[in-house]
Amino acid sequence: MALRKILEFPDSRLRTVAKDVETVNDSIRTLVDDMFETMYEAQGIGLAATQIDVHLRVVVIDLQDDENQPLVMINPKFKTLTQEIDEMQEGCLSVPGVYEVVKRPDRIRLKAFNRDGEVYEMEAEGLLAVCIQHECDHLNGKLFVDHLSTLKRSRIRSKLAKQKRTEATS
Ligand code: GNR
Ligand code: NI
Repeated sequence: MALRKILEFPDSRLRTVAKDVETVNDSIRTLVDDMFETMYEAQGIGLAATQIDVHLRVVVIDLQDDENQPLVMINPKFKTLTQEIDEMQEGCLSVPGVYEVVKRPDRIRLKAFNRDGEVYEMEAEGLLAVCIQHECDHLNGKLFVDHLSTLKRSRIRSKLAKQKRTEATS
């Protein structure tokens, strides 16, 4: 297993639309294992392959609570089950130190393949539903900051650029 480097906003590689996985083979399983290791090390609850510059439709999620198991989603597709909107504060390993409220549908139905290449379906709500949608956005080259106003997004860009400059000189 290996740790992979996480790309950070506004890196243009985060805008790549990921391709479907054709077959779930050992190289995909190694990718999944590396993604879990990278996610746990960074203390995130989800990671999309896009974030480590691999442009395949692969996601790992682990909310790390009593109710939810670690989840592998390969070629995920979801449908919204309700008009009800969740407002949840989101963060992203690719936008470090930034937390903003995003509105998303509260209940979804997911269809995806697991680490063994078997198809599964499940319903999700609350934080899990939010996280699945956040990760699917990554696979489509989209970030949670794209759901915010242009003004907020440009402030976030400045804040991260300033953080980078301070890191470089300290
Ligand atoms: O660690 C993460 N926390 C989080 C909190 C609220 C909504 C979504 C997330 S996902 C994020 C990890 C990440 O960047 N996944 O792409
Ligand atoms: Ni993210």
